[in-house]
Amino acid sequence: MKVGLVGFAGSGKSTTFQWLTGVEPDPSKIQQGQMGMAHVPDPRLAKIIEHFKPKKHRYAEIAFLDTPGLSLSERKDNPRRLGILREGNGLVIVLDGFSGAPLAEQLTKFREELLFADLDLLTNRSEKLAAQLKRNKPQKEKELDQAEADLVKRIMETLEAGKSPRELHIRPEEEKTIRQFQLLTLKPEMVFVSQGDDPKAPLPDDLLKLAPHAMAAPVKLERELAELDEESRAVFMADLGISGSKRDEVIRNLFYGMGRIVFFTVGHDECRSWAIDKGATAIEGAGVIHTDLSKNFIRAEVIGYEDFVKANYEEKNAKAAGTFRLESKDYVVQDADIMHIRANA
Ligand SMILES: Nc1nc2c(ncn2[C@@H]2O[C@H](COP(=O)(O)OP(=O)(O)OP(=O)(O)O)[C@@H](O)[C@H]2O)c(=O)[nH]1
Ligand SMILES: [Mg+2]
Repeated sequence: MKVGLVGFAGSGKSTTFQWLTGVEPDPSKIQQGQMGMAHVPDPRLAKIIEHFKPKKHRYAEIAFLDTPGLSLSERKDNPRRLGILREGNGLVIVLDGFSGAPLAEQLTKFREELLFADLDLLTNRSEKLAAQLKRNKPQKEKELDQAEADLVKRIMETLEAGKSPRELHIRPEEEKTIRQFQLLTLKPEMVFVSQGDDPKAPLPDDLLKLAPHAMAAPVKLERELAELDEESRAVFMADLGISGSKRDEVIRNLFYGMGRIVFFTVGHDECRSWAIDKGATAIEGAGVIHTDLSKNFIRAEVIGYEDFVKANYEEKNAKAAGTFRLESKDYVVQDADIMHIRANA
């Protein structure tokens, strides 16, 4: 899971990147995008660890990519700069909430850039296909090219009308083609506001209308607070009316906002959370742990998280309570399921 931090130049991406990952931004890496990892905090796993006191534990991770800012005045080069995000699984649009620039306007403009970048890519593709169609090729290949050209045209018309390609009716046989385009306008998107020195200020309504799940945190202020000794920090925080860092909450919201969930494996040796796509099946979950586990999958032993807590974190209690389940490979994993994969050795 790789999520790009994107935005206009100076919107606070690198400051946010460092806040999220602890990695120092390195200007020499920015053109290709600089990657940093962050653990996905999980109070439920923390409780499990407290109970098992395992030798090892590990939280699922999310990778963030710091990217070069887009230019508002020289828009021609923006599609190229956005190119490094095509492989990513999602976008976090970072808005400048510290200099007073209207937030809704920043977001609208940025979404236009995503749309232009996709139109740019599709225009190139459509020109290439048109040239290909003029050449003498076997009928079968021509038909495939024509079908793709028609699809490209449909997506372009949707984008030009200012609509999301999500509104298109995509036929099953077109899904693979559309995936290959890696459209930015189809990626999961979250909006994050790097706030100025008034962390209590609510996000404006016009922004929330465009992005109901937008989040905000006073990133720079939090970093400055972190450098103070405990006593002064407490004084400043009381002054500002804040109780702690918003970092954990932001990472969790970004993780879930990108359509991911976790499941847990527990034991006295190791307790872990594992990231999967929402809707993933037990056998896909097994594959995240180890490919052998999905190849030799027999059954998944599953206890829902709430049931596990009620069973005082013990499998035998869950068995006695009848909440321990054996699930087949098609079982759709639920967030925070406790899973153990039974597989052929
Ligand atoms: N006051 C204030 N300044 C901030 C905040 N976040 C970032 N800045 C300042 O804004 C400037 C740009 O921040 P960066 O994090 O480098 O922005 P960026 O989006 O990475 O910029 P580019 O990589 O050039 O596109 C720096 O001088 C930061 O110190 C904030 O929350 N409050
Ligand atoms: Mg930067």
